[in-house]
Amino acid sequence: MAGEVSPLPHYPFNPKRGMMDFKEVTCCRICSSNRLEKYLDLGKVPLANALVLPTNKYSKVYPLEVLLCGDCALSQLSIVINPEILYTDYPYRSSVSETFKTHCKNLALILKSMYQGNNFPTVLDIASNDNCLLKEFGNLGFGVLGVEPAKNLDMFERIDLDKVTVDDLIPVVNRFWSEQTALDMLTMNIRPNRGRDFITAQNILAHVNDVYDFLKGVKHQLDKKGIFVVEVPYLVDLFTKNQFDTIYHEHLSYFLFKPLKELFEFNGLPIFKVEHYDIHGGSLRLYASPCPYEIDPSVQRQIDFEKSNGYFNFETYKQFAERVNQSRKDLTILLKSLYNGGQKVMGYGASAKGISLLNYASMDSRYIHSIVDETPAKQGKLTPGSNIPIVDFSHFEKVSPDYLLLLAWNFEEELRRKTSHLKAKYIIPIPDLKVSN
Ligand code: JHZ
Repeated sequence: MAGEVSPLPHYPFNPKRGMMDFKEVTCCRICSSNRLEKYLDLGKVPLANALVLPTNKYSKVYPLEVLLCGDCALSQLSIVINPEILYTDYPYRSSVSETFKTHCKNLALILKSMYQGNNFPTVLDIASNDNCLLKEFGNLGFGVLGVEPAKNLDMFERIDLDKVTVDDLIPVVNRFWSEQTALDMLTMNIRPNRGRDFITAQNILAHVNDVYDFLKGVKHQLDKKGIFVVEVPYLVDLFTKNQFDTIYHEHLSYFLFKPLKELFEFNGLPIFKVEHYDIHGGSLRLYASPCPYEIDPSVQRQIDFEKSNGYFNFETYKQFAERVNQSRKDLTILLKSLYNGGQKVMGYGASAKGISLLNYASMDSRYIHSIVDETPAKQGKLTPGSNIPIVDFSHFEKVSPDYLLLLAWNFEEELRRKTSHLKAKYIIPIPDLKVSN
């Protein structure tokens, strides 16, 4: 595409190896402090969504370490992988989960009820993936637009910024979100004759290195009274529910509410309300706007909660790291003993976190026969590092496993419902390793 923008064009250049795949983090991405202290080291692991073909079992590995900013308390990885490597060919499809679809439907209904204008409301969704959320807005009569960098999502109409074609399909600008993308969209007049009433960003902010650039882009496209709705996995859930498998290279930041509040305020988008949802193991939903809406008590409550529960104290982080190491060992011991006892274990849900977990626990296809995933783009491939085949649902019947390891434990109910006809027992790895019928 003409004028393609890379959000991170300046990667270190090594004369022998060429452009590096990643760069090191030297200061906090929110407050620029260099008081960064490491509290978790998960070793060197491959990129969780870089699934491999059976003909090429090699996966490159990268360090996975988490640092805490001693000033604003943002947890962040020690390196940033070039996003073009991570997201240009992206196998994840939001719509595979009915639970997530329902969550999106509810969000669309809530925003419709918040809309106070007289026209039909408009929404722009950043990192719209397979339009799971936009379809719900479309059903409610919103004017919809997506922005999505993946090039392997073919079910939507892509907008080439030089040739704008919009038909009855959901239009999507096929780019990374950035200030430049937002400005180019204005130049090409890809916006209603007013700013967007809503901009949504689910599960994307944690993936972004230059969060300032990201928010500047939002400000260019949002109406003066518009509302920016952001969902991020919450660090408090990660810690209290021991969800260490959600730590992988795509997730650059692990958010508390406090650093987010400071970031948004600094960028002229104060957060006026915060809510907690169970989705993806526990997420915060933030409502922010350049318009001075009345600040809901939830904002102060969230800050007080984090303070009184020790999240600004390094000791809390060290204790979490100890729990992580114990959990990794417990899972390895269980899976090895099942293997030694001749039991057949299959995984369900080749989620990014599940793939990470298997690598942390040093598992491979001896211990896990295969993993069922209903995402066609993942089937026929192998998990990076552990080289376990990803197969379609019919393999449950063919293999008839003794145990099912729920790698997408965040959808436990849905996965159990779909497999209740099998005789297998369930292994639920998170928060505490559990085996049940
Ligand atoms: P799931 C994703 O992580 C991607 P992942 C991303 N990195 C992010 O930020 C987080 O979410 C929040 C499959 N499945 O959603 C589909 C079935 O096959 O937990 C998925 O491959 N059948 C952007 O990848 C996987 O499981 C089903 O019935 O960890 C679930 O992945 C269901 C419910 C799921 O996210």
